[in-house]
Amino acid sequence: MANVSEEWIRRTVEESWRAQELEVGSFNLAIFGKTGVGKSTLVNAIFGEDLAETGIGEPVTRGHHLYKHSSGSLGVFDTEGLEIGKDDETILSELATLVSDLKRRPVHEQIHVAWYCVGARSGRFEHVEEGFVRRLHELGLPVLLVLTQVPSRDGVPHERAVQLADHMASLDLPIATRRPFLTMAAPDSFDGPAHGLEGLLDATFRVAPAAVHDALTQAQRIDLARKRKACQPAVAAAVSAAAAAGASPIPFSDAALLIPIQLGMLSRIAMTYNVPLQRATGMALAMTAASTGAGRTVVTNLVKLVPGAGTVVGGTINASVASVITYAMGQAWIEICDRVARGDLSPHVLLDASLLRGVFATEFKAQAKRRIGKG
Ligand SMILES: Nc1nc2c(ncn2[C@@H]2O[C@H](COP(=O)(O)OP(=O)(O)OP(=O)(O)O)[C@@H](O)[C@H]2O)c(=O)[nH]1
Ligand SMILES: [Mg+2]
Repeated sequence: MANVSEEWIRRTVEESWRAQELEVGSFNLAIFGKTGVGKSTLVNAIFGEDLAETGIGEPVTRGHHLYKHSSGSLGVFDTEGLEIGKDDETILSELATLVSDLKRRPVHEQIHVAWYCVGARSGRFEHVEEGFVRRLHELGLPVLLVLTQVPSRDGVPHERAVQLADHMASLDLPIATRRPFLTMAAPDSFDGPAHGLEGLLDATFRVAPAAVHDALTQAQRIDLARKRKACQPAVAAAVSAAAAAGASPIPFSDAALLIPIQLGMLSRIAMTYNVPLQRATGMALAMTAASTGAGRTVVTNLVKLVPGAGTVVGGTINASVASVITYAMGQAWIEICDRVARGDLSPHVLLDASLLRGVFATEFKAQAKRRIGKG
């Protein structure tokens, strides 16, 4: 069996990463609404990046008024230099051309959902805006209406915003969800806490094609339960692959057979939690270093961390030990990524090799124990 060198680990992680990027693809959102209603703030609150602010989008139409900003599994199309309510014809004709061009492209390049945002402060949904929304629908885009900057008190949205929502719902727009989603993207000392984002995200999942659900799960940062759940198939697949590899017991010295399986799993978990490749590589090195003793292959020492497996017969790893190790590695990384995403664990942990090894080893042991406990 090949030596598990640092170089080999880096390469293996990067290869899995690239393959998984292609597999996950991109969720593409188009966002419209009058200037200043809070479109960028909303995108940043749900997708957690200053994507909409940075302005380094690429023009995607001939008239150069529609831009696409991309980062990882997210694409955001928005309008620049034109105003809704004034330049609607220009925007819509550029959009129509774009949508029809994209129809010939793979699903991951198309626009999957449009959000039309209306500022609750204005208290108005203008006739031209209504027309604009109808036209979005005619272009075949699933449209969700969003009321932005909706003040609330004790969890109850402001009455004026509710009235505006009632009015918008009464217009019978031919769209998936007629009633707008009432949101506040960022807390405000006067207008109250953030709210309504989960509802908007859930509806976005419902109207987006299933082919982009993994990309949307990855791109969004507010529903960590979805991320956790999305990682489980990768863990299950790695556990079966590891069990298959161990079906004829692997000598300890060949245990590196399992490593590519586990690195692929780790890469998928890190990606789902928006951990950049460089850090994922650091995690891979910590995972392998956590178990590499002098001159020994990687899995050998991890086995020692598995309760009861220290007595493995004949110096081999069998299917059940291989699957326990792989399972515990997967769940340990999910737990660590989840805690970092929640802010329960400093992201610095991912940068500090020795700290990370410690955290991983502790979590790995706990997960292995749980798995064995379950039988
Ligand atoms: N507290 C709070 N402020 C918000 C919210 N949404 C928008 N704002 C503020 O409103 C202003 C405009 O928000 P943007 O997100 O830039 O609006 P936009 O629709 O992207 O504006 P344009 O890109 O110019 O069309 C900013 O000062 C934001 O901080 C919110 O949900 N809460
Ligand atoms: Mg903006």
